[in-house]
Amino acid sequence: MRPVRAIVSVSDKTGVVEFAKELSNLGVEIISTGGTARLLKEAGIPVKEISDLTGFPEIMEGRVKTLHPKVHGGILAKRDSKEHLKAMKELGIERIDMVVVNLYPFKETVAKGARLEKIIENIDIGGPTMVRAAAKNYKYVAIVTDPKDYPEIIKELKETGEISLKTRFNLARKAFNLTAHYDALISDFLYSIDENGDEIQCRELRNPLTITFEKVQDLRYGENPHQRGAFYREVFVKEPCVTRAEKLHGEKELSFNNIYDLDGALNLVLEFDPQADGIACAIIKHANPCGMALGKSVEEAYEKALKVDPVSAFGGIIAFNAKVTSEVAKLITERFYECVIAPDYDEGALEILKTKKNLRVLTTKGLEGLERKGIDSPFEYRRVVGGLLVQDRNLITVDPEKIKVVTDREPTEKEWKDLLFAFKVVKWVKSNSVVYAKDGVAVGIGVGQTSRVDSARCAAEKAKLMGLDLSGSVLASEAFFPFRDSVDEAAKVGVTAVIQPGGSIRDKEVIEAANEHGMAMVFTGIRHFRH
Ligand code: 93A
Repeated sequence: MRPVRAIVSVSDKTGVVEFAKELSNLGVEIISTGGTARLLKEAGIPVKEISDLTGFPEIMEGRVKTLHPKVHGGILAKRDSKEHLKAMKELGIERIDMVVVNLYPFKETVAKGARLEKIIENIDIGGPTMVRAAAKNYKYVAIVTDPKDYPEIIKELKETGEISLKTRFNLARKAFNLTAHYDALISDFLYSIDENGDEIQCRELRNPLTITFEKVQDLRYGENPHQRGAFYREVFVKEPCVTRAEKLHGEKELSFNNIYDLDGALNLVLEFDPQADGIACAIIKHANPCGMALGKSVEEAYEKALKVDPVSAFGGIIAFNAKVTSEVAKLITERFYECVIAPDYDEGALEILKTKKNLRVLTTKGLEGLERKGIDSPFEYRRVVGGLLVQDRNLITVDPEKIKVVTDREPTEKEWKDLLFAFKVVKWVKSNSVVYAKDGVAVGIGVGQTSRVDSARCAAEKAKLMGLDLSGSVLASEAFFPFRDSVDEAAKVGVTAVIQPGGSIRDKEVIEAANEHGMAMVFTGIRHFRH
């Protein structure tokens, strides 16, 4: 197809002058809308105004400019249909072979924090209509939506004198991908506000037919080198998260596994308010914590977390809920880690961390936005072959007032503190999970065993191996104990108090076991399975 006539109507005017100039030099007639026409004329390119084509002025502040049969007939006509050609002739419709359009900046307008009225005005109607029409008729028409494609198209036109079917087909699928994404963004945004433009507390899950992600980049590979990988993210998210984090240092790109583990690390430390609960440090390996502790400083939290399992920490990912200092930076550089993520770094700390070429240093740029939890990115997705499971994120926090003491003995104040700490940690460990905690340190982390008692045993064994003493510790289980065996195991290593959801048919037997061992046991009524 050799284009005779093109409509050029773009919001993003990057490269459009050069492109239109080349088209014009190749003999293509340019028809253009308000702002675009002005720009092209200023550059000395011969341009016909859209209103000269339609015989109708641009009206309603530009809301109606290209929505006209002379435009859409010219785009949609089948060039080999007698009937279509007859209609064109009768009605004075001229063929349009190329459509160069990009859309009103809807996403950018939302991101700028504009008022609802302004955002609505930035919903493009005429643009997507032309894009879809031209893409549907790709057999005869070229639809150009991305300024990055301009040079290739000019090259092809110069080399072959036409735009091939293959190119037109590729442009068409790109165009439909653009309009699909554009409309999905609008829908996502509207599902996040009420009719007055105010943010709603909890985004709809049951109504939307689609949920939108936007590609950030291709990854070197997926979970393993033989798997391809890419990174997509949700669009309107403001809360601190790995997909919004800024990389401050590190030559290597983040990998698929890095991003996944950073997410796990951040989820865990963000359970703790640095002021109210203490400064938290989590060390993550393969999505599970192998070290987790609270401290009065980042150094203290890190040192305590590292002691939990310095062997596993090798090549791990570290997260903090507070500013990283030079002191802790120095300690971090003594070992091999993949990434560090924190709300902030002091100047000295960053310099020290930068001495490690491959250590990726990321900042969440503060913790602001955390109070919006549950609004921005409310869903969690799990892939199954042929589908996607969607659920609310597990953002529930246990209200200590609602926890029930079920044993003869109440936990002591110290035990209560560790119980609440441990139950927050166990939430971010893969099921079946148990966590032993003592003085704000997760001294034993039992990860992903298929039976709960195995998790309890593994964690205790490991603590012993690391030279940690579990006597006087507490135990958290993310789901109820189906039998008394885990409680008996816990008693053997000196656990004095247990936190768990409760709700098993053998609760009575489990409580009896705790009483026999003189333990305190509390029920949260909340389960934290994590797969
Ligand atoms: O307001 S619209 O929805 N109605 C239209 O008829 C229309 N035609 C083109 N938006 C319309 N456009 C859009 O205008 C294009 O998609 C493009 O983004 C923009 C270019 O406007 P200008 O040339 O005035 O800068």
